[in-house]
Amino acid sequence: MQPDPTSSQPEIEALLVEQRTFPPDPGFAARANATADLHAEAERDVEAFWAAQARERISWFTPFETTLEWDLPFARWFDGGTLNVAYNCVDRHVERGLGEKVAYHWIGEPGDRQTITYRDLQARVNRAANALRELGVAKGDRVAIYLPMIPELPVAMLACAKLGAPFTVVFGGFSSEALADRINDAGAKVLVTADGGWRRGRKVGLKHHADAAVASTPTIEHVLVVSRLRDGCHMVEGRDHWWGETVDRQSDRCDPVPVESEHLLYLLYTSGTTAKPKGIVHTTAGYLLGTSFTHHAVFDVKPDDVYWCAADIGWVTGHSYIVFGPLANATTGIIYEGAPDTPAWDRWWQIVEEYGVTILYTAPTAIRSFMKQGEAWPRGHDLSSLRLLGSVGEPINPEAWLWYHTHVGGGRAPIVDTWWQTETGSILISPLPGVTTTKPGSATFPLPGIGADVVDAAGVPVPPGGGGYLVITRPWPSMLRGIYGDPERYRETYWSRFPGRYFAGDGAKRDEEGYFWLLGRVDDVMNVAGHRLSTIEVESALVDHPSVAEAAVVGKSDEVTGQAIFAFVILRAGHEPSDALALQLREHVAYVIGPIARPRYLLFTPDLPKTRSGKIMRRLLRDIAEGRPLGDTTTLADATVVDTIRENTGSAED
Ligand code: 7RM
Repeated sequence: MQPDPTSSQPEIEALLVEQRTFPPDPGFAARANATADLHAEAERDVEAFWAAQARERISWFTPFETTLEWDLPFARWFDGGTLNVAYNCVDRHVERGLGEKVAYHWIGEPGDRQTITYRDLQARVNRAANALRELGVAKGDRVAIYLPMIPELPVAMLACAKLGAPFTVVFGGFSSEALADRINDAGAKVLVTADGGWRRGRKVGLKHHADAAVASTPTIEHVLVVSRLRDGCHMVEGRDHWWGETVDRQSDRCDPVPVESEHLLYLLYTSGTTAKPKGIVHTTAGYLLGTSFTHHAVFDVKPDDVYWCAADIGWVTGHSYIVFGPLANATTGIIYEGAPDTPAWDRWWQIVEEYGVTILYTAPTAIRSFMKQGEAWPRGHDLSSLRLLGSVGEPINPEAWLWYHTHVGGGRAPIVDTWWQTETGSILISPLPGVTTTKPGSATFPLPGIGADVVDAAGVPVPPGGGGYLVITRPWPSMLRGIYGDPERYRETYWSRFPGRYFAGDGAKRDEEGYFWLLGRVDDVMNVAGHRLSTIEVESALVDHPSVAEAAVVGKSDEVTGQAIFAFVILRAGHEPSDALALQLREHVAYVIGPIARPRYLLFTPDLPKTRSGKIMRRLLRDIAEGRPLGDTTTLADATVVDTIRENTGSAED
């Protein structure tokens, strides 16, 4: 869909108007880590700002000499410096007396638990690093990690960082082909995996997928296997080694390997809709700075907080906000292995109550599934310890925001809606909780030091109230350094659409007060009778109706209007699908945002196709709406969902 730059229509229409505002609580503001002067300080001299942050937040072995070298689109931050990420995340805290502080409370799905102090973490990381070294891993060698949400996952990531060995984490839910592609692209020498993990009360095997993958990955020399299920599994003599035998006998001392600021820290593959996955490159110092700075400023973390980012570590959110940001800030965190509905829909609230969680960071998809189940589940627990809530991964519908605010945050806790990407490494657009007056559904403003804009197809900034394309206007420390092995694809994908600026691929609008409202991926924008409509506004209008928990809309080709809106709707518990309700919902959208947005088709469905990080895969919904075969389903979390929806499509209303 190429927008026509000469057309008088706006790039993306801005239809939904949200009036409610939530100023920061004065008591919260008075103690907040980030204050309003940070913005002014950063704008005075942005490089000096980042340099000062880098000196303060990072323990350097050798101080850096230059702050930024910017040869567009290639950035180098903090050249001349040497450091070690694992040293910054673990060892230095033990050295300054925090050895007994809890790094992680880990909770297994079946109810087993571990409490891991910074001293324990140091010993575990060191033993794992020594084991990897014994298996031939040295500075610069790549390691692939394919593990469930068990303590060995962050331990393995940190052990690699300790050795200066770049790692790539592959989601436990990915197939053997997806794993093999990533191992081959990275050229990994060692694979760290497990016999399996727990999901929804069942054992899920992993090692057979790893074996199938390794059959076509010539670079893998050794496989290190964690025994999570304790049932044993097929092991290849000489190649495969049990973690319990190889790691546990190692020394718990290991000196950190100093690496250069721009040393490769990790690769994380994003699917991309077509062609081969892109290995997003993150390097050492800038990434560590971006994650620790934003974790401190956005989540307002204090020494006594109990912080829970409920994402999967295999998603960038887990890398940045379960592992590196929080550990760099010596935070106490929660890691929960399993699903939110196991054994029942109050599992999270039981954990919040029991551990006194103060900060919770999750995704709109989770919030909407809690909405669907009803507020009795959170109401059954004491959630008064929560003082800050976060959202990430998709635009959050205002109604879901308000539900989260009321039923989880007790109407007190501020919400930070954080916009960022695998590519950005850390949060770029978000409220500062002690500073920003929030509006439900808006990620508000770029963080201090970040330049962002909303532009039209010609790259001209859109006036207030208008919609267009989100761009980032200057380099930032945690930015991707490229696509592994493919500098041209890097330039082409991110820096060619609007020369000199980073194109995120998202639509956005800015309101009269300059607030940013994210509108979803530009590939998902619908074109109805010449009006370019974002999916999120129509979905939010549906979720605004008291019967609706979640909605996804797509454009279905139409001879008359170009595209017609096809809505997939999940009802809240206690509501039944009917033709009358479908009609009511279509009228509700017309009433809330205008007749142009009234869905032509509406289908009730029990579920939606999503990625493992909970993003709705509208591409597959378009395939369903058009009645064509499905495209690439590699990243689909649950393949049965599309079949269920397909069986129902006959009943979509016109
Ligand atoms: C962190 C993450 C990136 C894409 C991004 C957006 C969407 C993420 C928000 C959001 C609206 C948000 N990394 N996205 N956060 N949209 N509001 N707060 O999700 O690489 O997996 O995805 O996610 O479309 O481009 S990611």
